[in-house]
Amino acid sequence: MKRILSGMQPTSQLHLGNYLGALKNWVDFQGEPNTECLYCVVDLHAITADYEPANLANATREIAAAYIAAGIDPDKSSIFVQSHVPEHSQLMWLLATMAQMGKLERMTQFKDKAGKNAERAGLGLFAYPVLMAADILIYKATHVPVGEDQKQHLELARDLAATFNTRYGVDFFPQPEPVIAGPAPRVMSLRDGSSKMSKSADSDMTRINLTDSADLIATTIKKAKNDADPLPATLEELKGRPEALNLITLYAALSGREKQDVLSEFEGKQFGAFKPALADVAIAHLEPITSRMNELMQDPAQVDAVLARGAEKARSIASPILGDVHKIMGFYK
Ligand code: AQP
Repeated sequence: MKRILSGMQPTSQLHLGNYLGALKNWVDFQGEPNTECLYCVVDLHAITADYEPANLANATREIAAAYIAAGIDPDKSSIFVQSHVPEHSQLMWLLATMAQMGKLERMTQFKDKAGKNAERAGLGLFAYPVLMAADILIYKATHVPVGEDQKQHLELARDLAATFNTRYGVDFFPQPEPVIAGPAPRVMSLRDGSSKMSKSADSDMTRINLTDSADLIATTIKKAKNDADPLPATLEELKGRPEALNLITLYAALSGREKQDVLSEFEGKQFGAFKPALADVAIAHLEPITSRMNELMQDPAQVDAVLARGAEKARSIASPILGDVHKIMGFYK
């Protein structure tokens, strides 16, 4: 039996990186036999950075709407909000007693997000990977589909599962497998091919959001950074051309084609000819998702009902696992 767990933060709009690196792959698990899928909106993670309390609830609902619009079927998968299942935070504290400071200090996401102000960063940002480990282990999840940037956090979750098993002499937590799959596990910024597409990048021109209008998508792609050379015939020749590789990767992922196949079609063409074709593919792929999301956001009660049902199911799995953890750790009943 496979149990799949993953989540996204309601920090802002989802972008193509979130979609192609993670969300699109989540959908594929739904049809697999003996597979249970749990997809949460990780609001407790979202408050580790500056956020606007007045927007949090709606942003949470919007991410859930994006899941459904992208193809997560509430009848096949449980969709829920992390903070509605208190067992996540409860297990986090227990795991925190076993998480080594030295390992947490090596987490690149903390270093990137805390920047030069690490001394003033909140404990929540520092402990983010421990909460993520709890998100996974509280369901004894076996597979975690994420983008490439989350690989290091997944390693920490595996490490904590093993540490717990060894410390208490049990074979309790499985080792969760990262699933870093699909044609675009690391989508890069449209303005800088060396940094990942990110919600928190200042400029909107670095990314395409799932809610962007067709006009905005076309403009953003038109303004995307590129080099001066025409597109080559082979993938080999894209080495050292990160922006070109990123745009070809996006075209391939959005059209369901191989990168080599796309290059064969556009070989020798300039970006002036390629970009409008990429914009067309992006708009055609995203339009149905955006309009379904808009429909769902017009009917918040429908999304709320899905989230309530999902939380009930998630708690029915998490609660006995937390009970077992308490027993193993020797708590007074
Ligand atoms: N650029 C990306 N390429 C591929 N996958 C990506 N993911 C994020 N960016 C890319 C994957 O999306 C999932 C959800 O991410 P998250 O909401 O937890 O936040 P994040 O990883 O921190 O993503 P962002 O968008 O870059 O947010 P900020 O700017 O706030 O840090 C994860 O599976 C992630 O791997």
